[in-house]
Amino acid sequence: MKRVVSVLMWTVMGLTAVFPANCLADSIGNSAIGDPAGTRRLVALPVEFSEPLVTEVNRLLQIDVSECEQQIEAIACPQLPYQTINVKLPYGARDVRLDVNDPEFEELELGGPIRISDGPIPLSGPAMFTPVPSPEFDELAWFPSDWARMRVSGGRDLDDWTFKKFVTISVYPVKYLASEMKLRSLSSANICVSYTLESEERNTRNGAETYDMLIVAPEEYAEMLHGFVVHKNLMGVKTVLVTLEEAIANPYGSDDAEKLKHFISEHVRDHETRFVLGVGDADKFPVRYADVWDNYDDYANVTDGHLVPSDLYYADLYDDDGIFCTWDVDGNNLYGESSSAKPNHDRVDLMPDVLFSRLPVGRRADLKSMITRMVNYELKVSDSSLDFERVVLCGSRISGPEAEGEYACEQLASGVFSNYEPVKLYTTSTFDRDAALSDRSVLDNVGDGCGFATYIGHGVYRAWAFGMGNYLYANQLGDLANTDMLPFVSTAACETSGFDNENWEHPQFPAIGDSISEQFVSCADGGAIACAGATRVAYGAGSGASWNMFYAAKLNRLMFKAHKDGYRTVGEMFLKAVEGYITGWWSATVYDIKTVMEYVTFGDPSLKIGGKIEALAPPIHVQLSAPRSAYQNETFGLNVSCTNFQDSRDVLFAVAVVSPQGEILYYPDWGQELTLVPFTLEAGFSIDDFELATVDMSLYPKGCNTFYIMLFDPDELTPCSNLGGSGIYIK
Ligand SMILES: [Ca+2]
Ligand SMILES: [Ca+2]
Ligand SMILES: [Ca+2]
Ligand SMILES: [Ca+2]
Repeated sequence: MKRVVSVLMWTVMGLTAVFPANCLADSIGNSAIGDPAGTRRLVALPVEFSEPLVTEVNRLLQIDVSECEQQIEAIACPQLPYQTINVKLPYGARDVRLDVNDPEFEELELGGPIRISDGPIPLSGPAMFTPVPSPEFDELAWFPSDWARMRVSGGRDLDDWTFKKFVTISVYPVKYLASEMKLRSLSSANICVSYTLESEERNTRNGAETYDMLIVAPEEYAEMLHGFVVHKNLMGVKTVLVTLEEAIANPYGSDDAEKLKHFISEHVRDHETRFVLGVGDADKFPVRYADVWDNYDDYANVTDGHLVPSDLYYADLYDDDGIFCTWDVDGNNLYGESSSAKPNHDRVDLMPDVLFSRLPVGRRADLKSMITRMVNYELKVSDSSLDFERVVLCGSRISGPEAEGEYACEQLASGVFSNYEPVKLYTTSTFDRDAALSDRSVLDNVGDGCGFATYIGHGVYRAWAFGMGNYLYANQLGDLANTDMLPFVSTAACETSGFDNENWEHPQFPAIGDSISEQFVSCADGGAIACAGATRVAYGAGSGASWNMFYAAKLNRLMFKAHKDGYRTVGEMFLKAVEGYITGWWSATVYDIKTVMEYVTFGDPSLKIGGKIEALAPPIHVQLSAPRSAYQNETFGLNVSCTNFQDSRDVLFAVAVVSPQGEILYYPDWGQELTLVPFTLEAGFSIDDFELATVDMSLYPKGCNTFYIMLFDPDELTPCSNLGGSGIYIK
């Protein structure tokens, strides 16, 4: 592995490494002619493999190669080991080719057939599933047909926020000829990736302003969002709001979703936009349906159908050459077409180029409540709080005999959440658990506040389905009162984020309201700050021990891993999860494509999960507190807390309130002129909940009004405290 790492470093440094002569000769050969500058570049990836270890399990042979951690997973395919190598190339890399040179291999006879993988299992009942064997495998031919395969995709590299080409190479050290029960085993080869480098076109920005975040919202919601835009800018996320009507008023694209995607694409090119927040439920904000035939209820349209809502469509803007990715390469107005026979018919790139997330709101009151929650989360939640360190892990049995979801939760507890305090809610007593998994135990434990919660098991649109007739229904979430510690919730289950559910007629679960993930982010007094999950039937595979390696559980794990790795915003977590998924696979099947396309996030993509990093807090800490909500006929006390961790000093403080419409008024007169109030802070000064002012709510408009406080150095006029504040939902 060391060699691969060093090659990657060379690539990152933009240098051309010294390559084995044979590799150079073979790959550069003809293309070097007429290319006097020698711009055909090479990345050499020599590989070596140990002899395969053949063991017998239930009269079938299992093949392991010690260098490989992954196994081919597809319906009725031999379960062979493979290795994945990832190389990032500059965006300007063109004509990327893969060559496998000098393969050293030997052939051996096997005494019996190799184990066949079971393939994916729907995380709903199997009754509507008619799996089709993978077309990749033919028992009369060597499988896989090549020693290595390559997939190239283009997207944002979060290490430096630039666009890159992601080259994913799957190397197969073992090939199998089923009809003769023979193996070919590779001991070494020189794998070469070659490309030409065009000068990287810089976006023609015409000196346009840069923005971190674009918010697109229907006109009817725009008025409520101006205050939120001010808030995001105060938090250091440079944000602009554009109405949906303006965004789709362009001649490009065959429908609203495509017009919107073109608008987002232009915005990203002109303003270097990183995050896009789409505001509106399925009936308010366009939905792109991908046409996915996964052999589950494709014709009857009872629960899953073949049309999959995919917000990834708005995130995956460009293909690997930086060209607008229509998701409809054949132009037949069917987008993201995928089936067993043609997993990626429309040549969807899949790698996100911008970090898109949706606030699935259909009612104005829900939006006002969501804005208040997001504002307060950013101003108040700290990753050092004890409540944030709690993580609620909900696992159940899926197809058995093991309770796969519980195994998967155990791995999360000891892996990505090893620094957290896990609360384990499991269906069986296989592992130590804090309580049996039930609607009550989830409501109690999420209701106590936690930083993260996950559910791995069966799901339907309106519920987490624990089995044996036990459900957590969407409408039960109204009981939650964890407003002060809203978790990030991610599920590896079917349909839980199917936000177009209200448009469906489901025989068992009639369309009486929003999906459970929507309910999580919109319920009044608790729930979740952001939610991730699948919009349709999702998949799993393997046993308990390997459940986290495949499909929905894999994406779920990668979301949390991204946070552990320091990618703290909702959008970054989503991008890293998709990147991790599509740069780890052997060959995309319809189930992989569907898994990635149907995974959506609800919430502000630029929101940092865990809020402020306490270690970076300045030496003076201030905070304002106010009730979370009030009626217009009420008055309330606006309380300030302040601690000075340094020597005595003079400061100026400013207190402001921002209305939902974005109007800013300043303490003490609540007028439009900025007032800086002088104050001397003694060394070690500390007050808690001192009433600074009484606020008469009748003077403020309905919606989220946010009060802010900040201290400034009187000489430099630079901030010398954190930005404290409190959002209040005036009804
Ligand atoms: Ca289906
Ligand atoms: Ca198409
Ligand atoms: Ca892309
Ligand atoms: Ca909905």
